[in-house]
Amino acid sequence: MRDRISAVVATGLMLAGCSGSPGEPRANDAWIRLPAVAGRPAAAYVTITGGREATQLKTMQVPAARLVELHRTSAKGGMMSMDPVDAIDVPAGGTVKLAPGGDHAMLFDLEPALKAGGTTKMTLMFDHAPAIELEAKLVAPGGSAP
Ligand SMILES: [Cu+2]
Repeated sequence: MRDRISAVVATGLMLAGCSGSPGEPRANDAWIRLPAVAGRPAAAYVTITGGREATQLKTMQVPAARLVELHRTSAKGGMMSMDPVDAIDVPAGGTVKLAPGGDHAMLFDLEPALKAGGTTKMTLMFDHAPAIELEAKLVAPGGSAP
């Protein structure tokens, strides 16, 4: 029984470590900043490297959240605001960084049991490219990239 559990854990780690084959988009450094007040949305970030062909990040699935929206941050009249977007472009061979102050995913109704220092599963869904599943590190409210 114990052997079986460690085999499952090892498979999970392999999936997280080698996302995508050559030519397909890759992703790494996923993290989620937990909300300062329980019930407020959390923000999720990840770095995506485009494959041989341009694609788009269409959605992100986080089972620990009820709803995920892709957001773009922009400055309007000196004020920072953010708006939902349908997709985020991933150029061929380019690097797209979802990061504080820029594009990000907003997670609504995040599982309150999630604690800083832990991880949770995140799946990136692309247009005409395989989905990528990885573990996102959980960071305390106000914390910066791990
Ligand atoms: Cu947002």
